[in-house]
Amino acid sequence: MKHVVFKDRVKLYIRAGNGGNGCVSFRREKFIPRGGPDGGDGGHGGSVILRCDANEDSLLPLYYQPHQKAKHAQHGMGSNCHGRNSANCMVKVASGTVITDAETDEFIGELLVPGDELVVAKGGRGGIGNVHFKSSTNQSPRQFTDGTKGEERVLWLELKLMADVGLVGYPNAGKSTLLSRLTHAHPKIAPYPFTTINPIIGTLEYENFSRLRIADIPGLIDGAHEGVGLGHQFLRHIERSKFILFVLDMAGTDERNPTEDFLHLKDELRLHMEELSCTPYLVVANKMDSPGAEEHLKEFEERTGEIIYSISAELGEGIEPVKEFLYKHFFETRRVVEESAE
Ligand SMILES: Nc1nc2c(ncn2[C@@H]2O[C@H](COP(=O)(O)OP(=O)(O)OP(=O)(O)O)[C@@H](O)[C@H]2O)c(=O)[nH]1
Ligand SMILES: [Mg+2]
Repeated sequence: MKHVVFKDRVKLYIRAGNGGNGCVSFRREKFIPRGGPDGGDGGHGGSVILRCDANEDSLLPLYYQPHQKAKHAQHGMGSNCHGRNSANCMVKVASGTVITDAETDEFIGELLVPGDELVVAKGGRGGIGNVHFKSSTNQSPRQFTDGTKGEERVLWLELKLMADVGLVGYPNAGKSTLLSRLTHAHPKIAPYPFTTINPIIGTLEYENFSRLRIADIPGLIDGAHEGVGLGHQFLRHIERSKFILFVLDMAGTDERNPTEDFLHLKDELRLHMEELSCTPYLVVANKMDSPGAEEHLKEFEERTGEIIYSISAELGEGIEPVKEFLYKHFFETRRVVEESAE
């Protein structure tokens, strides 16, 4: 199966390693009287570092392991021995992870490109041993400093989908059915609203191996921008989509009016985030095999003047033109721009 069910928000408790304490020690050796101070420094504590990893596509592993700690460093030792530094704790996250402080809500950063790293808790510094306090007036120093504590934090990690295309529509419009036609994903399909609870990503693969990531986003409802029906959580995933595919139920199941649906959906997106009104989109009229769909389509075209592609996701009709449209949008327009730039 090529679709991914994932956890998109997890709380992470992190603790960096403490620095080791400096050591107080004096050289004691046969035939070397008053050997002088030789207490070494403590090691540095490991930090907790988040690393963006191309093989991760969910925060699920962290949901099961929410405590991530780096080890404490070793204390300094006699004979001028430095305590061992402790290793950093590397935490792999998926690309598109946004990190905020759970206590202050402060934005800490985001990891988008595989290989990017972010230090989220700094390890403590090692303390210094008594050897450093030696001076002509202080020949047997007993001073040393303690290592500092490693930082401790609670974070929220949120995954914003990095999909190329987001399917947006009211519950039951046929988004999951369309996803299963466009990609190899097998989302659950059922004749009741809110079948899809978590966003699902499928990959549309063309014959020349070009690929597009398509996200089936759970159905939006009126008031989503105010948080109604988990609205914020769903809308968050649309923010990053480069393209929106509006899926309308042209059959008008449950007395719905698809034209009104479309206008409301656009409003919800705009109210959630102004920039979303600039995301390019295509409207597809689904369930064109059902009675009443033609009339609804006519009304839609008259009222909005939008270009619309008629499909029946269930019967698999009209899917190819949608694929071609997406191909042209993503791969051919770009080529034209590149050519003209030369
Ligand atoms: N007649 C007809 N029914 C369809 C078509 N596409 C989907 N359906 C039906 O509509 C119902 C809802 O389909 P889903 O794909 O689960 O809808 P969804 O938009 O993913 O719904 P949520 O996940 O609940 O938001 C199912 O019973 C489908 O069989 C179509 O082209 N024609
Ligand atoms: Mg669904």
